[in-house]
Amino acid sequence: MDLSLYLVTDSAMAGSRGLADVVARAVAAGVTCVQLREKAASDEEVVALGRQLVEMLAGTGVPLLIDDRVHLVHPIGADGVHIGQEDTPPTAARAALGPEAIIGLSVHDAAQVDAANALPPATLDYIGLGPVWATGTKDGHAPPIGPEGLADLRRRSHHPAVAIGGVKAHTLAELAGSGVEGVAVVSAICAAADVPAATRELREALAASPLQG
Ligand code: 3NM
Repeated sequence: MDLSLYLVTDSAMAGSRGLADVVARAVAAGVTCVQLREKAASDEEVVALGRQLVEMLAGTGVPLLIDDRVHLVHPIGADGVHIGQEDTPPTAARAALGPEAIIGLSVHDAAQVDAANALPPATLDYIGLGPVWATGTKDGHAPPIGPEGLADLRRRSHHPAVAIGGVKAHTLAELAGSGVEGVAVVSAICAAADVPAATRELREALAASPLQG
């Protein structure tokens, strides 16, 4: 699974352009993974949006994950789920979705990394580590871990990881060598006036400041 540039959606930021259009442009410009995260939407709305995205992503090799709502993964035909610390427990998500599904978990501190490490093997495919920086995108987020905290937590983790929270093309250089497998962004792409240009800028920043090595 290519976690290098992971897009988390926000349809309010996509605005009148429509979410599917923003996601299609971002994928064409280099996004490698998409998470449908629409906290305010009903299950019916998430299913409708999710099915649109499944159709749009067909043949691209880019997986679609659903935020939190394990029960909607199969109705949508998505590839998996991303869960938070307060959502369905990872072992229950794995039991519900089977061995093929992709399952990711948000992790915010060392104790949560240790708990993720202690899960049965093959429960999780990756973790999200953050927020790296404070962000207006997520209300009530955990305390920022900063680039050094990110590198520490990645070293501690047995799982591949994406860094999230405040990641922009101009902040990416600070994550060089942190060891994470990729970065996840909401506003850097969803709120960009020019989505393809913003996506290309992120890809160029990743190439200029390798996360690993
Ligand atoms: N999860 P932006 S931070 C969805 O720390 C999300 O787990 C976070 O938005 C976490 O890229 C976050 O606009 C929001 O800063 C990231």
